[in-house]
Amino acid sequence: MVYLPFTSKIPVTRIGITGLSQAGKSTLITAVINHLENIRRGALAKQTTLSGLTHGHWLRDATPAFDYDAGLHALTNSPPSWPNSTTDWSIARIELSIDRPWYSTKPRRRIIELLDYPGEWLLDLCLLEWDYPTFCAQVWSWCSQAPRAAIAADLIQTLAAIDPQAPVDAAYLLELQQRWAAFLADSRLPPYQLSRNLPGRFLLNGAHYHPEHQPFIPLFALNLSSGGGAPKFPAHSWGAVCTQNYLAYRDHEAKPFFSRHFQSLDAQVILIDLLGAMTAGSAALKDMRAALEGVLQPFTYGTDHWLGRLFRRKIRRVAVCATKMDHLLPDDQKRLQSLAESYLYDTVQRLAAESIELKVMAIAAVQAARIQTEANGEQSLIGRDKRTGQAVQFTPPALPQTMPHNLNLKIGDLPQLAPPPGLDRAHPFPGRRIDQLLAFLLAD
Ligand SMILES: Nc1nc2c(ncn2[C@@H]2O[C@H](COP(=O)(O)OP(=O)(O)OP(=O)(O)O)[C@@H](O)[C@H]2O)c(=O)[nH]1
Ligand SMILES: [Mg+2]
Repeated sequence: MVYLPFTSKIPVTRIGITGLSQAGKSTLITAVINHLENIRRGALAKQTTLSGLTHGHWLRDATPAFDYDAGLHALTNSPPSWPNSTTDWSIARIELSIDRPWYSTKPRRRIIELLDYPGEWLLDLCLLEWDYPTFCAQVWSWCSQAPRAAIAADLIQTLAAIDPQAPVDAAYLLELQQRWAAFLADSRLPPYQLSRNLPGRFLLNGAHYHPEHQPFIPLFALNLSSGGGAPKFPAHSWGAVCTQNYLAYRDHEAKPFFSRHFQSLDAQVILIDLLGAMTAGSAALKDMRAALEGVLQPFTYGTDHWLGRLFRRKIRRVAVCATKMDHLLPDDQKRLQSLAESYLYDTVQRLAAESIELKVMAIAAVQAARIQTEANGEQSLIGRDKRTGQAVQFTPPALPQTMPHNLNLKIGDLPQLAPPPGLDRAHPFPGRRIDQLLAFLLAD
């Protein structure tokens, strides 16, 4: 928690809401603001650790401000829709009033800031530690195996055939960069749902980044092994241009973003669409876990490492949340929680050893389905289809009791649901465990 200099003595708690693309970040932030605006109603009012909080007020003054109006409009509209996909970073700022005894000298107000940014950018965290040959070697280790080897067989072969020492063909480089970006876009969608799609800004540029100005691609030629020191490339060769543009991306796009935002965070929420990965199968589960390990790795670094300093200076609490649990029946919702815990067991253990408070939980920002119980006791879920708005009734796939150690798991498909009708800003949105998440994050 920091105190704002000069202007006010109101303590500020900054929470990063991160997660891979489409994990549910913006919906969660919209729901969290709505819950804090209605702090004395619903489940939040029953959380004893938050009992002193009497009032929550969304402030419009953050720059750039999270578009709560747009999120509210979408969710409470008729018919309702989900907030739009995030295209740049933003901050949601909420002021909380705190009831204290008259003699208490502690502040009576507190500001919560939630940082939202496109999930695509989070993975760039890995790049910060990689030189260009390491980037190529890492990406090659993913692309030389299923399913990536099959998703983009032609492109991968083409990249492997390029001689890094040969003079670069600028127009062809640009074309290959675009094909690489298209491959990343395909990889993250069903049926693959892969997570390690790098570089993130090729998928989502943000306001100031223009990939075509400094294009690069991974070059898979064998002589790019990262052993034996940095390879030397002739001027204007494929290797030289890609190295130079990769380093510009790493040092002038990715690094400043993390340095600027992560050093002031008090807590991190990492959202994962574990259900989505389970419907895609073991390759998606493995890729997502590896991606999460990469993202959480800096927490285990010492303060002698700049990334370790960035992460560990203040962040003491991390919540990893499997989102969209409302797609499941109650017993399976409980299983999702324990599956998430066993899925991330190693990572949790590692962080616990570093005295980071890490909580793994399953949540739903907005419950989009309701339970239907038949006369014979059988249960199903009813919601509306996200695309058509038509009513859908479905029996969700049953989850296994435990996560197989080798992640060899695939569950049946789930429909994509629209938000429920009738949401109202003046009442907490129906969600699952948002109160517990906030109690964890905001406890003194
Ligand atoms: N059923 C259900 N679906 C959800 C929930 N939250 C998000 N979704 C679905 O997930 C999609 C993505 O949600 P967002 O909140 O936009 O996710 P995001 O992580 O901000 O996505 P990007 O900004 O694109 O990275 C939505 O369009 C919904 O289809 C939830 O609580 N319940
Ligand atoms: Mg978003």
